[in-house]
Amino acid sequence: MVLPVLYSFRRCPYAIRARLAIQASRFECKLREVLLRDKPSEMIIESPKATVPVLILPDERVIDESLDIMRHVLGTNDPYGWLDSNWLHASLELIEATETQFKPQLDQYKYASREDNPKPEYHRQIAGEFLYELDARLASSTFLVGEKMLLADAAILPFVRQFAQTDRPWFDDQKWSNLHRWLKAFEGSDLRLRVMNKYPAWKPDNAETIFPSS
Ligand SMILES: N[C@@H](CCC(=O)N[C@@H](CS)C(=O)NCC(=O)O)C(=O)O
Repeated sequence: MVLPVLYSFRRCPYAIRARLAIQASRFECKLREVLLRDKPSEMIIESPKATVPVLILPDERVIDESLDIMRHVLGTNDPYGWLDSNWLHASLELIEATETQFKPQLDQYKYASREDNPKPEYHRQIAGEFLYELDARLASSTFLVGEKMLLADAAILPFVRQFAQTDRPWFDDQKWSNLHRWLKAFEGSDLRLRVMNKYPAWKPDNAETIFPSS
């Protein structure tokens, strides 16, 4: 059987959310770990924009946006109901807001020195205002858009964790108890553990890594 191929990078939040959906849906594929500074030409030929994740299907369709990968694999099998139609619209709206309002500030905060940006705290504060809104949501429901984990949680958690890890003592000191609860539950989850395995960078002669592994 020809398996789909996933080009992935362990620490990339976009790739993490794709792997979360792949793990949840048990969508078996060949995982090829990529070094961002040395991307395989096989990947760039398939997806010239050269970002990870990239999913290549057996019929040669190429899906190179993480949210599209999530929706595709969950569309084939969605045992936890992450795409539940009652909540899908709300999930997609919140994901869009995260990408337009939070993610640019996260980048300016996290990569402050790299981008020669003298005001990381300013961007942390703006990003923090968005997190304050997420915390308020999580005060009234267990997960972001309801009482169970949905697409929005899986798509947004990797970015909130990246923010938290930039200065964990500062993050833990904020009065976002609901957000802390939600993030800690994810960090301790079996699901997250399963998508964070370390693999050597893929080379064409390597044996293929099958993902999910269990
Ligand atoms: N919109 C894309 C963004 C993916 C993205 O930007 N991934 C980063 C890594 S986290 C990347 O591949 N950057 C290209 C590079 O660093 O060369 C998606 O959702 O898949």
